[in-house]
Amino acid sequence: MALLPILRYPDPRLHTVAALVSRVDDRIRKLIKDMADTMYAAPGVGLAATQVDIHRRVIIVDISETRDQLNVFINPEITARSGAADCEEGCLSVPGIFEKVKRAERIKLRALDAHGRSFELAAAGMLAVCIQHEIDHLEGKVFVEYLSRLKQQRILAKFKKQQRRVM
Ligand code: K1U
Ligand code: ZN
Repeated sequence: MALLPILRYPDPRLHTVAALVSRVDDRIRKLIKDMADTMYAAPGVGLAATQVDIHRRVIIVDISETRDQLNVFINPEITARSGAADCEEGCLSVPGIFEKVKRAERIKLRALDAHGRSFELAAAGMLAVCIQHEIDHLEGKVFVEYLSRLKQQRILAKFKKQQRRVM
């Protein structure tokens, strides 16, 4: 089992736009395995490769109570959005902060699986919210960027203070 260090906001590497995966090979499958170990240990319901400083378009999500329904999305693309959800979100890169964010309630998505096969999925509710949150990470966007300027300033100050304490 390999646990990968998770980048913490406001680390500038969280703003990197991830590159497409050109070939789904054993290196990508090892990354997925290590990301899953890291997400389950955290614990979290999702993780993007960006958060472990690997700038490739790979995300994983498991919203099951039993923690045994891992969804892997490589090169994910949202092809349709509908409805509106106002869901409380957290982020393993911004620990301890939970805030409501407006997202699409339902999405359709195209991606590759861990064998490089293309598939399509319709997702709603928490699964849809979590997938949108993780795809934002691949675009270099952290959920706090949806919040008011004041909230962002407070969160930034809190994390900069924490950073100074560990240095
Ligand atoms: O991307 C991440 O940092 C993971 C994040 C995913 C997420 C959570 C909530 C809404 C949208 C996206 C987390 O997993 S934060 C931790 C969390 O919410 C949780 C952890 C354990 C059990 C249940 C939830
Ligand atoms: Zn996150």
